[in-house]
Amino acid sequence: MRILYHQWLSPFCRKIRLILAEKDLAFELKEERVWDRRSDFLAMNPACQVPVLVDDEAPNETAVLADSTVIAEYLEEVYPQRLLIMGSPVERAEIRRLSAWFDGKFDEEVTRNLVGEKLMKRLLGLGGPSSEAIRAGLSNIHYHLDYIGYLCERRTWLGGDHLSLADLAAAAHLSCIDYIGNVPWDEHGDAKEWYARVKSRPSFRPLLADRMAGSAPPAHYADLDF
Ligand SMILES: N[C@@H](CCC(=O)N[C@@H](CS)C(=O)NCC(=O)O)C(=O)O
Repeated sequence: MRILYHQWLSPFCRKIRLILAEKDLAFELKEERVWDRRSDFLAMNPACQVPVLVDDEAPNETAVLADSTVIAEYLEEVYPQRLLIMGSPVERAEIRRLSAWFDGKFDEEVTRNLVGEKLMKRLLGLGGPSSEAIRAGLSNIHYHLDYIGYLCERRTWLGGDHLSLADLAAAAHLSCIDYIGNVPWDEHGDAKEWYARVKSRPSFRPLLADRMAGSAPPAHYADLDF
């Protein structure tokens, strides 16, 4: 059985969960308390970060993979039955650009300032949240939701005509921020309409059922008609 070592509110882990589900690949989730720095986990990923995927159903050998971009590319190559990076080289480059946008720029400007400050810092023993960082995250998210709206006015999905890795990367980040109630959906109708479409996919259902001990999501988190 494939095993995904993860953290519940890690956007990178959520992206891999979505990819595996879209490709209809069975897997088991194992929560990894990265802050414990388990030696067996460090042996799999010396960076001591989740996600790590152990794929013992790979064609020739068991694969131990770290870093969500690397894992996404691997899954795309080994399990091409439902492509998430599709089209011409230029179209594939655009999907990769947007995935990198959300996993890099969005993560730095929004996710880390909100989920990182409010939850991950405490778990990693890095002290309390910085109100300045939270203010920055709450302000920055508007620009990114506007950008999603801009893309959706021109395309069916973020990366083009089809649901792609770009949508899954973006939705993985937003789902974590939505869990802590910090996405101003009502001020961004186009982005909200796009998220409702991603959210209603069967691959998204397990994410909507996630509940972290000691921190419940707002009522609209799992509501498809939010
Ligand atoms: N570039 C990595 C980033 C992964 C990452 O930042 N994981 C976080 C959780 S969201 C983590 O494991 N942090 C623990 C640490 O850095 O010590 C990826 O795409 O997989």
